Amino acid sequence: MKTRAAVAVAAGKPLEIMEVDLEGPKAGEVLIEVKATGICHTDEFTLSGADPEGIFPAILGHEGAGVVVDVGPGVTTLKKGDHVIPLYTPECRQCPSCLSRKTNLCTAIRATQGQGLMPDGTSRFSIGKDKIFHYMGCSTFSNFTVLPEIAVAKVDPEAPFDKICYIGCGVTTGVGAVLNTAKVTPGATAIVFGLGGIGLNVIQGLRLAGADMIIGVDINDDKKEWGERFGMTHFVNPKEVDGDIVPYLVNMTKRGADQIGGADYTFDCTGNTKVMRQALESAHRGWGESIVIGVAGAGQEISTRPFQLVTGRVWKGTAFGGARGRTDVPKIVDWYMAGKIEIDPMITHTLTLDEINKGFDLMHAGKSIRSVVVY
Ligand code: NAD
Ligand code: 022
Ligand code: ZN
Repeated sequence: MKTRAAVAVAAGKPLEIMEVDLEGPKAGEVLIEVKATGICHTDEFTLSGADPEGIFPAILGHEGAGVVVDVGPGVTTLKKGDHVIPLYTPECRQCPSCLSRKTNLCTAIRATQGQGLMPDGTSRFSIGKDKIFHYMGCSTFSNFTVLPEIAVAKVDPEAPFDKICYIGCGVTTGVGAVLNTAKVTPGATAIVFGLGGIGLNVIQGLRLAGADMIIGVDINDDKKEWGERFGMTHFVNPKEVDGDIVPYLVNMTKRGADQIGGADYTFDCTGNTKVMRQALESAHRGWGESIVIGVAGAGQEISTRPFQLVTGRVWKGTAFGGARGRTDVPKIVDWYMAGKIEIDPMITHTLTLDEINKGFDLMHAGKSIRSVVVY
């Protein structure tokens, strides 16, 4: 069949909207009509050429929602008409990682996904004889896309596509980092570095978990209002702090008879390795946990004095908020439908596919929290 898609033809070039050929689903695969897709940082990272693993030409996009329109042989858990969210972290429930119960990083299709191919080693997208690569197993910048059954979460058919697409990455990453990775408990103190599309979801996850003190840190003062909107209790702009921000934050979180400061949980949502260090060092001595969510540039390294760990701080990272996609994503959609979490105000811009490059411009300019393309 033919489908309209925004194609990343080469690194550093704007996406080109064109008709491409799409082969139908093979065994264990499903064809999805994408109804809406968010534009996320990784799409920009790959398009810019900064991603050493970026492959071109490719159809980017990994934050979508849509409807199953066809299923290949052997598919048992999905049928035509199901409303779904594509998963860049699949959940096969059979690989050693899934069976371990210790990680959400399913390995069933990992090798081919990283090469921009379906599990059989081929691509479903092409223009004439020229192959176009898949991206993060999703390629939601195409009106129709093919995914493995294990990389699709079936969700409430009442839920609006133009909002729940954000659960395909940003919402689940932020909320999941709090609930699955940090396992924040009621009454906790927390610091969130970077109040963008991820950090705001960490804040609403902290509110859901019952955290008491939620400190937001951002170099952009406009983010104060944004943070407060989702449950932040205190705001710090590092540019307005004299000297090092770490002692400032430690002082703010002093409590108990010994007056030792530091937060129970800290989250890096910037991708800046210096900020990652600040986040670790502003965690409480003895038990504070710091969660790295931000993805740093290729080849970057983190550092701290080992004493920070010897004295009991814990440094952790999270991918897709530690969520097991097929199990957890439908639950997050239900939380949204029940009003337990908010999404609508974070979607600051809605675009057509033809306007998709504008979404990248808005992200560059720091003017959007999330831009969503509606097909
Ligand atoms: P964003 O650009 O919307 O937000 C980043 C925020 O950080 C901005 O508000 C910016 O002002 C702030 N900031 C920048 N430098 C800062 C500093 N020195 N101190 C404090 N604040 C600072 O980005 P986003 O969409 O929220 O994504 C954040 C990061 O999360 C990215 O690196 C992205 O790739 C990553 N991410 C990771 C996962 C995962 O599974 N681990 C999933 C999605 C996104
Ligand atoms: C999503 N991300 C950033 C913004 N939006 C993001 C990027 C990478 C990962 C997670 C979220 C990530 C963490 C760990 C891995 N990835 C490796 C997983 C593994 O090896 O098992 C990651 C993922 C997918 C891809 C590349 C890296 C890909 O499909 N190309 C989950
Ligand atoms: Zn993303």
